[in-house]
This record gives sequence, C-alpha cells and structure tokens, in this order.
Amino acid sequence: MARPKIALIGAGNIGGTLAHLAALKELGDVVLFDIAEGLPEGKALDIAESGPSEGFDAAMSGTQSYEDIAGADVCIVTAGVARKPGMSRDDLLGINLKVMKSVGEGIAAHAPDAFVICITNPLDAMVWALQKFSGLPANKVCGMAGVLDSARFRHFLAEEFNVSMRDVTAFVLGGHGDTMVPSVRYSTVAGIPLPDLIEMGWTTQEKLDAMVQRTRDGGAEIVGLLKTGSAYYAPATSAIEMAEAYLKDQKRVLPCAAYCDGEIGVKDMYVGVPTVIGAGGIEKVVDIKLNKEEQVMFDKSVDAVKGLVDACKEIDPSLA
Ligand code: A3D
Repeated sequence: MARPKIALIGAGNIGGTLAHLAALKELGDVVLFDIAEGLPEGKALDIAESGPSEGFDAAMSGTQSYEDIAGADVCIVTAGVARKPGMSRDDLLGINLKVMKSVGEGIAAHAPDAFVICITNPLDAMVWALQKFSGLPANKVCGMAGVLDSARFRHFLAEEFNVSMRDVTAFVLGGHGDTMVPSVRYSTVAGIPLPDLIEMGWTTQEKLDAMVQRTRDGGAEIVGLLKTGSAYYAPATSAIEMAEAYLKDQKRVLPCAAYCDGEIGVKDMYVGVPTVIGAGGIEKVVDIKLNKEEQVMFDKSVDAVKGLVDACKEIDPSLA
C-alpha cells in the first residue's frame, strides 16, 4: 500500500516542524508548499538528510506549485503571517483572509479529498473562511487550537501538582483567543476533577485561577519571549496528533475548532469544541452540557468569533 501523502501549506516555523515530526513518526510522504522560493525545498532536503541517522522512510519535497499537492490525504495549513509582539491575533485577519482564499482554491483544485487542519490565525475565523473558499465538506475541515491550549493547561497543572502530565487531562473550549474557556470542571488528575483537588488541598482557587489565565495568555507569553515570531513546537505537535488520529482512524476525543450546526447552542460557525477524530474526519462534535457560569464564558467567546467572521464577510462579500 502506498504511503499516505501529507501536504503542508506554509513552510515557516510551524510548517518545518510539522514536516520533521511527520517524518520522525513515519506518518507518510511530505510535500512542503510555500510562496517563498527555496524555503520549502531547503527544509525538505534538510529533513530528508536527517533520515539516514534517524532511520525513517518518508519522501520529503518542497514546491511553489499547488499541482504537487495532488491527491494529498492530509493538508495542514500554516500559510500566512504570524504575530509579532504587540499584535493581536485579530490584527492578522485582513492579511491572512486573502491567503486562505488562495489556499482554499489550491486545495479544492488538487486535494479535494483531504482532511484539512488549519492553524493560521485568527484561527476560528480563518478555518471558517477556508472551508467556504475550498468548498470541502465541513467534517473534513477543522482548526487546531484546543489540543494546544489544553496541552498548555495540562503542563501548568502537572507542574503545580508534581505529577506526570500523562495523568492530567484538560480541555479548553470556545474561540482561540483571550476569551477561550479552560474547563475546570472537566479537567482531572487521573479522573479526579480539579474542584475536588482544591478540597483535597492539592492547590488553591487562586493558584488555579492564575493557571487558567496563564493558559489564556499562553500564546502571548511565548511571543513576548521569542520577540520575532510565535510558538511552533507545541502547535506543530498538536496538529500532528490530530493528523495521526485521522490517518490511523484512532477515534481520538480531541478539542478542536469544528463546524457546529446547533451543538452547544452554536449554529453555522467554527469554534473550539470536543470532537471525535477518525477516518471520517470530524466524526462527531460532543454536545456537552455546560453549567451557567461556563455557558456565559462560552457565549462570550462565541460572540468574539462571530465578530471576526462578520469582519471577514465585510472584507470579502463573496463569503456573506
Ligand atoms: P511563519 O514562520 O511566518 O510561516 C508562515 C509561512 O507562510 C511563511 O513561510 C510564508 O512564506 C508562508 N506564506 C505566506 N503567504 C502564503 C501563501 N499565500 N501561500 C503559501 N504560503 C504562504 O509562521 P508560523 O509557522 O510560526 O505560524 C503560521 C501561522 O500559525 C500564523 O498565522 C500564526 O499566527 C499561527 N499560529 C496558530 C496557533 C494556534 O494555536 C492556532 C499557534 C501558533 C501560531
């Protein structure tokens, strides 16, 4: 059986890391696409030359032509501009919307059967636009944010409790922005919910609140440290987890930006929700019940995404 084909649209910091991880995990042959001449070719060759030492079998190539992504099983989209210090994710909207148009058309023409994972910010609005521009089925187009935001929350919790992060589960709902909703009630250590751990004296409400806020600010914290770009190791790892769930039909339950058609009260929008990812793409949106307080935070986050989607419609009336 031929190896799966993975097309990475955007060969910048995240794109290059995605290619390296896909090779190390032998998920398939990788095509890196970028408008910057030489960049995808150079990264592909560099990673291919790590193959003999690492011992993986995966072909790596770089291109400026959409024809080379033909028949891709998975497309991961990072094309666009990343945040610089002082820039919000929303500042990127106008620039990256134009990029989503060309990427959507390229995928529709050459890889219409692919499972598409968008990473470009502002995430929830860009994945919505990418689905519209590409015309691919909504269950085959999703956005990566929740896996990363949850991983950040899990990391902070594991450090606070001094336990393995493997035993910490967490999930983050809503839009990928300042209004995201790290769910305390549904986050656990080996099944013990966080509110119980406060009662058991493992942490305090103040410390937990601080970790929730640090999760919300997780992207900005890294931008502030790096100064010249945004996070890429953890974002790439998170998207690879989603791609692997699709390629291996793992039926993983992962939070991601998925198309909602009434689930959790959201209609005709992409927003961060728990999903099941398997060979059918987004096979299910888990329609969880939120309590009053969570619903208020979630609605606020959905409103923020709605504002960005409306701004996209104003910039490009073909989306309205
Ligand atoms: P960067 O290293 O700048 O790479 C972006 C690449 O896109 C560059 O190589 C560009 O040449 C390329 N590009 C620009 N326009 C096009 C085009 N029209 N077609 C093809 N390629 C193009 O950025 P990065 O890899 O660090 O980040 C990529 C995106 O991910 C940015 O929008 C970030 O804001 C976003 N991001 C999202 C998350 C989430 O959790 C959702 C986390 C981190 C970064």
